[in-house]
This record gives sequence, C-alpha cells and structure tokens, in this order.
Amino acid sequence: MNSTPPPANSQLQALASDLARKQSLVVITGAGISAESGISTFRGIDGYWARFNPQELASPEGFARDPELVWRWYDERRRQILTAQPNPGHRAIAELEKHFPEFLLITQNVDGLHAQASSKKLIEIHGSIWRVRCMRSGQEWENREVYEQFPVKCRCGALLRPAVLWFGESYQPSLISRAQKAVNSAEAVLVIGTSGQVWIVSGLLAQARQNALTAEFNLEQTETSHSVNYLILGPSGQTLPQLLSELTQLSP
Ligand code: BV8
Repeated sequence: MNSTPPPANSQLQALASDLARKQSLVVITGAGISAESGISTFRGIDGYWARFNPQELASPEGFARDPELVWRWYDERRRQILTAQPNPGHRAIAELEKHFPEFLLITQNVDGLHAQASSKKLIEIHGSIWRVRCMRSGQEWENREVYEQFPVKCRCGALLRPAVLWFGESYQPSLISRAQKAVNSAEAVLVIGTSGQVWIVSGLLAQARQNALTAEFNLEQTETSHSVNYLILGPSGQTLPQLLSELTQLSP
C-alpha cells in the first residue's frame, strides 16, 4: 500500500536545498524536541513552570531553601524520562549529523534522549538529570535509581544534588568555548523546540556568522523568529524527518 507522502512544505524544500550546499551545521535544541516523547516542556501550558517558579527549583537558593521540594521535582522528571523514548525528531537530528563534515548538537535538555538516539557530536550544556553530585566532596556520578527518600543523601551523609546547571550558576568555560567556536564557524544553525528565554540561545545565536543560514523549528513564533531565515512551524517530530527526507533526496 503506497502511503501518500506528507504534503511537501515549500519552506522545508527551500531550506533543504540551501542546507545541501553547506558543510558545517550547528543544531541547538530545547525542551520542545522532547515534547513528543511525552516529556513536559518548561513554559508550555502543561509546563513544569506553570506550577512552579524556576528560581524556586532550578537554582542553588531554591535547593538551599527546600532541598526536599527540589528533589521531589527532579524525581518526578526522572520517573517521566525513565519511560520516555527518543522520538523521530531526535532520530532525524542523529541522521543529520552524518550529512555534515562539521556538525555539533548543543542541547539545553538534561533528559539524555539525544544520546539515546545516537547523536554523537553532542554538548549537554545544562548537564544531565541522571548525574548527581555530593554537596560535600563535589564528586559526581551517574545514578538512575528511583528514589524513595527525600532529600537524597550521599553515602557520606551529605546532601546529593542533581548535577545540572541551575539558574545563577556559570556555564563550564570549556563547553561554552566549544559551543561558541562551533557557532562562529558554522555555515548553518538550526534552533529547535526552544522558547529562547534562557540566555544561552540568544548568546550563541549572536555568535553566528553574518551570512550563516538560520532556521527555527517550533510550534509557534518565539523571540528568535524575527532573526532567522526560515521559520518552520509544526511539531519537530514531523518537520525534522521531512527536512531529512528532502535533504537525502538532494544529497543521498
Ligand atoms: C549563565 C537545567 C553566565 C536545569 C536550565 C537577564 C538577562 C539575560 C540572562 C539572565 C538574566 N538574568 C539571569 C540571567 C541568566 C540566566 C537566564 O538566562 N535567565 C533567563 C531565564 C532570563 N541564565 C543562567 O543563570 C545560566 N548561567 O548565564 O551564566 C555565564 C554565561 C556564559 C559563560 C559563563 C557564565 C544558567 C541557566 C541554566 C538554567 N538551567 N536547565 C533543569 O533542567 O532542571 S534551563 C531550563 O530552561 C531547561 O534546561 C530548558 O531547556 C531551558 C530553556 O527552556 P526551553 O528548552 O526553551 O523550554 P521552554 O518550555 O521554555 O520552551 C519549549 C519550546 O518548545 C516552546 O517554544 C514550544 O513552543 C516549543 N515546542 C513545544 N512542543 C514542540 C515545540 N517545538 C517543536 N515541536 C514540538 N513538538
């Protein structure tokens, strides 16, 4: 049975033909790329932050004030992510990596789904929800346990914290310089599933070359939309595989 191909979007075709001539691509993703894997975004109507204030949760002050509340929030997210699978959007980005001699994926997400989708050239610039850090020794390790007691304690008796980057904490200089260098030399930058509210998105886009091709994939317009060459509206789990198939036809 021949399934009718999805309606080819002229924007996607034009973007694919522009991208086919590029050698270097940087992709920046946010929570929206994981939405179709069933993971809540931050600012959407069902978003985490509809119910909480980020400063209360994703910040050292919030953790110091109420480590139990913060751990319960992270534990809820860990349980949600544990059963989540990469969606076609994650997998399309992992395939895109093979089309470009120079490629870097910079994700704000801490859910690990890009790595699970076999993206290799990847920076998890906000860390991983699966890593924890001892507040006494500073030691960090991966831990996929489902916790029952909160706040979570280290074997040494001190508090453990999620080893993610909180608001008010500084980016690892090595990660920032790697990300900035990549954006600086990229011929094309895709921004996918992010409201662009956290500085890192605008901070990195500001580093893009004047003549870099830029495209945003989102469900709606964002603060970034006015400054990109292409705005591809729709769920990234559909639009990215469409881009990949257009690109593969042009440069198999
Ligand atoms: C730093 C880890 C300095 C924890 C997170 C004033 C001005 C500028 C900056 C600041 C300022 N005041 C303070 C700051 C700094 C602050 C900041 O940016 N604040 C903002 C909010 C004003 N930043 C910091 O403190 C950072 N540190 O800047 O240090 C520095 C700089 C350089 C070098 C050295 C030092 C540290 C910030 C780290 C915060 N930690 N995460 C955790 O996850 O718990 S950020 C958190 O928000 C998540 O990581 C998330 O990724 C991130 C951003 O949100 P989005 O990913 O964009 O998600 P959101 O829900 O907002 O949007 C989802 C989008 O997807 C929507 O647009 C939606 O339409 C779309 N979508 C939904 N479904 C789909 C979809 N799109 C396509 N398909 C779909 N199906």
